[in-house]
Amino acid sequence: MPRRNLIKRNWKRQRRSRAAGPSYLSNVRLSAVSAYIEAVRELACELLDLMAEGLRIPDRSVFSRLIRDGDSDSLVRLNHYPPMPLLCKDKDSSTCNQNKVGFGEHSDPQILTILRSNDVGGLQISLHDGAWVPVTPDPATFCVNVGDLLQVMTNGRFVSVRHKALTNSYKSRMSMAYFAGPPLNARIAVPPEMITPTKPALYKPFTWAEFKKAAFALRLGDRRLGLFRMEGDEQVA
Ligand SMILES: O=C(O)CCC(=O)C(=O)O
Repeated sequence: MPRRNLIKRNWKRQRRSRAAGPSYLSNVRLSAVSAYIEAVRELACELLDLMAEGLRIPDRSVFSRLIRDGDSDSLVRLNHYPPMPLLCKDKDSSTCNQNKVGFGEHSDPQILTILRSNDVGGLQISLHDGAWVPVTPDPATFCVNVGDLLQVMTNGRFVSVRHKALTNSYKSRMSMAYFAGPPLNARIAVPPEMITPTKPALYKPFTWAEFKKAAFALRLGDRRLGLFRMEGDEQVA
């Protein structure tokens, strides 16, 4: 389309939206957010179905059903980390080159997280040995985090990832996370197919409401799953 026509069209669109008032714009934004949530929920469901299939669970929608439920307690969080310049009192100090923590170390309590960010790094994940590994930022990809509930429902086959976000010293980081959670009254338990004599159930069944209550009583970085771990004599095969 010729540039003049494009400008005219945009100008007409702006005039229309101004005439329609702020509610027109907020409706447009709202429908964009709803469409995004719908799309990432679908992505989370597809990934969960593939995970169930990979674990040879006959009912492949055993995990995704919790998210598709109309009462699912899922949420979206937008994070903004303004730049935090490195302040070095002493140029030789070892703390000079350290970026500040923007979001402290934690695991996500829900089932699965679908995270997007702009092109500014900061996200780090923790390996089993405690080493922190930076995640390369890419606005065109999603980062998928296993949450605490998926660890319980897969009897520890998938492990919820501990992560944190550091600030950048001169650029803003933006991230958007969709946390796929079950309904509050959903019973979270490992499917029987995941329990064997050599791998008895690791966690006691609980509801998402009980888990949330326990999580909110703790600090962000505390490990919540320990509260629901089976004791030796409680383990069932
Ligand atoms: O900004 C990030 O990359 C991490 C965000 C995060 O961990 C969270 O919102 O729970």
